Amino acid sequence: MYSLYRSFLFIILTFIGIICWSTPAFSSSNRLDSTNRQTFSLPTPPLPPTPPPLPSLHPTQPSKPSLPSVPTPPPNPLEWLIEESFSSPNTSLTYNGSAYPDYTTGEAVLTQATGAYAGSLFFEKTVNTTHTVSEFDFRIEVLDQPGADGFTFAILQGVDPTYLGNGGADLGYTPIPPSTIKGLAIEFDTHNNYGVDAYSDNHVGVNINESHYSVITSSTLPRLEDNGTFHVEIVIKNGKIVGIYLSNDSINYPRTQVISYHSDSLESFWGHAGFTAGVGAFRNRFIIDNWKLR
Ligand SMILES: [Ca+2]
Ligand SMILES: [Ca+2]
Repeated sequence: MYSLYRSFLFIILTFIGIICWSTPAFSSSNRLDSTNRQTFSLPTPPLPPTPPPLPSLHPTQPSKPSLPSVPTPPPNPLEWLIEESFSSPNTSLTYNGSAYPDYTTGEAVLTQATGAYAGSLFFEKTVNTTHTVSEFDFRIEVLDQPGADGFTFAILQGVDPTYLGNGGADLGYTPIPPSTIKGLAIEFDTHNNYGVDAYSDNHVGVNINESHYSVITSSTLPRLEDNGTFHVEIVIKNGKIVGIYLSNDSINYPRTQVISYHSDSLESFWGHAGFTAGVGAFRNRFIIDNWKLR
């Protein structure tokens, strides 16, 4: 009976041992689960693909291709070549004879009470009479009654800025014979020279080439001497048409075209532009200011 009991106990224990041996994971599953919960972590998702690099805020500039050289443009016909107030030295202007710049008054003086009978000033650049515009102010003081002789705005071909013609009736414009000049002059004449240039002692005229004789004149004007400051506009078109406009605010003289001249025989030319003046036994001081030229 006892051995039967031991055999039965042995069988029971053996059976339990077989059960425990065959299912070890079951008996420890709770512990494993607990361990897994403490250490479990979600699987790391795959990283998104690396975005392409942002463009640099200061990207390297590609080297620029060298630009082709730009030819110098022709001068703008609407730009003034000179706007001169005569308030400081200007090396582009040449003064000759009695002419000089007076920087204290800010004016150019063409003739004086004594000394040379002719004065001129010329600009270093040339202009073309296909389209030339000249604007300026002038005053004329009488130094010796009845005053003489006159001044011109002139464009002369084939001369340099040191040009100076004869004084007196030649207005610093007409040269000593037999030399000749080609050009165009607008004269503001204050003296009747009778035998030489018999005409009004108060007129405007257009002179061609070297002559002090005018191809057209106008004496329907306010008195030019001792009569305030006149403003002048001279317009030359196609080398053939000359318009002259005068105004004088100090005497309420409105802008008036005093000469309109047209000659098909005139041809355009390049020349130095400037002013000339002449005096003789009687003298005027001819004064120019605020000159613009194109
Ligand atoms: Ca001035
Ligand atoms: Ca005269």
